Amino acid sequence: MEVKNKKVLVVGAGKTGLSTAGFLNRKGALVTLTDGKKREDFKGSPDGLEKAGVKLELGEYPQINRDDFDFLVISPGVPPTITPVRQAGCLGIPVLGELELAFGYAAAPMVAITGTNGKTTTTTLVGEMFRDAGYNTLVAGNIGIPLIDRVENYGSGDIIVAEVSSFQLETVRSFRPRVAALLNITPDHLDRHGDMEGYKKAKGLIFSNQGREDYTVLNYDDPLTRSMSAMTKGKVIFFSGRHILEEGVYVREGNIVISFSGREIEVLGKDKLQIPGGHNLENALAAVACACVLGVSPQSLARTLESFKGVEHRLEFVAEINGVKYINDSKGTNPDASIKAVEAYRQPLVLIAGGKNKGNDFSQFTRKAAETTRVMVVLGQCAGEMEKAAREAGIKNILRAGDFREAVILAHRAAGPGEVVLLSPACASWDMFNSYEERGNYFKEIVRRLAEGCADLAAPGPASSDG
Ligand code: UMA
Repeated sequence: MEVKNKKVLVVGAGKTGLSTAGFLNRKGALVTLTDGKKREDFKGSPDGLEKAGVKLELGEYPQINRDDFDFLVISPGVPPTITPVRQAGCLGIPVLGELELAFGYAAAPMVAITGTNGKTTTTTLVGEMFRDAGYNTLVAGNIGIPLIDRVENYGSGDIIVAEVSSFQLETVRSFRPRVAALLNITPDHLDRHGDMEGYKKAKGLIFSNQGREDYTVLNYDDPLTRSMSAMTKGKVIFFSGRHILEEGVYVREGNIVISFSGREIEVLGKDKLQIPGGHNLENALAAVACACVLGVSPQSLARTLESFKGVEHRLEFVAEINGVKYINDSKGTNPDASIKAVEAYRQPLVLIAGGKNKGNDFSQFTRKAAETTRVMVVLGQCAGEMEKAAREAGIKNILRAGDFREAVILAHRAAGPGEVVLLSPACASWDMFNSYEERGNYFKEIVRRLAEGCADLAAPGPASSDG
């Protein structure tokens, strides 16, 4: 895509917008970067771009007239309903997202992975599989590194593994990954997509441009995902943790098996996986499917599967204090992700949940949690809603925390030997933090201080707000 001298409005000045504005500016485009937030809220992050010639419009979006811009690039968190995007739409000015823009500059084959849950673990694992097999591999996208930052550093013999979200997919036009994996679809981001139909439609855009020589990896055990096999032109590769498939990746007698064109190969015993829980088995099966269709050998896959320890903020073991294990699952940002987290443990739980609800109903989550949760600590914007759902599910011991630090301390005091303190909020972090990473890091910091026996944390009384 030739962008030299093109007038571009980049909307959103977070990670994606800053990278996109920088990229386009270096390519000779005439870039304006806008954001609803005021300049003083940015702590200087766009200043370098301004010095390099990017025009900043912060605190208020510019008025869009026909000749002002050739196209807009919007950040994933920017809904297409905001005024400048709607104005551009009415005037026929193209609106694309950073994923679409980056795809236009990608020379390396791309494996794109989406799904409500498991994206980050699967993307990281697929990246490791290609690295271990000797490929120069980029792992980027929704996982935290905007693709546009690095996409041009990878050539046709390399591999790009991209985690993609429904927000990013909403604005694709020609995006066509060589391998598209859709792991599962359960309610999430309904405040943005309106309803499940809208959410499913956005997810399906991952394979909308695929052709017969591409691969679509789908979860056979998730009825909604399985039903979408009819919508792709790519070659469908199913994976399943529960069924033996004629073709695909599945488990037979405890072994992970690849079966293609009448040939079956055992990769590894599933008990050799280091990542806990049935959902992680599904992630591993999906990863095997993504890497094997592009030629990674079963031996190499087995080595990676055996050594892979999971990703930060996803069922991450933090510490054991007085016989209590502390687990950081801050990436549990919706009820379904947190159901999977709860299911991964047999021990009694002291569960910390709550934050910003993204339009979800918590009843299924609290019903599942009630099976193993002895104490629940609720917090955040939706604490009341979470508490009500927990009571209705039969959880009796519920503590309400005024802030995040207090929640961890209450959990610490409540937990006894042999129990697990699990942070899996079932909610976004945005009411208290900038990201789930920030929330998870703060959790780990508090737990480490508790492990050191810090008096200021262990002392009774409500804790002050820090987060
Ligand atoms: N903004 C506006 N107007 C709006 C909305 C936002 O101006 O109407 C501005 C905000 O003031 C802010 C900026 O846009 O300054 C933020 O943009 P953004 O929300 O797109 O965030 P980025 O920092 O660019 O991060 C994005 C992804 N964020 C979202 O999708 C919300 C990150 O995914 C991703 O890692 C990053 O790009 C790099 O690709 C995070 C996420 O929560 C992890 N993703 C969701 C998920 O996984 O469920 C989809």
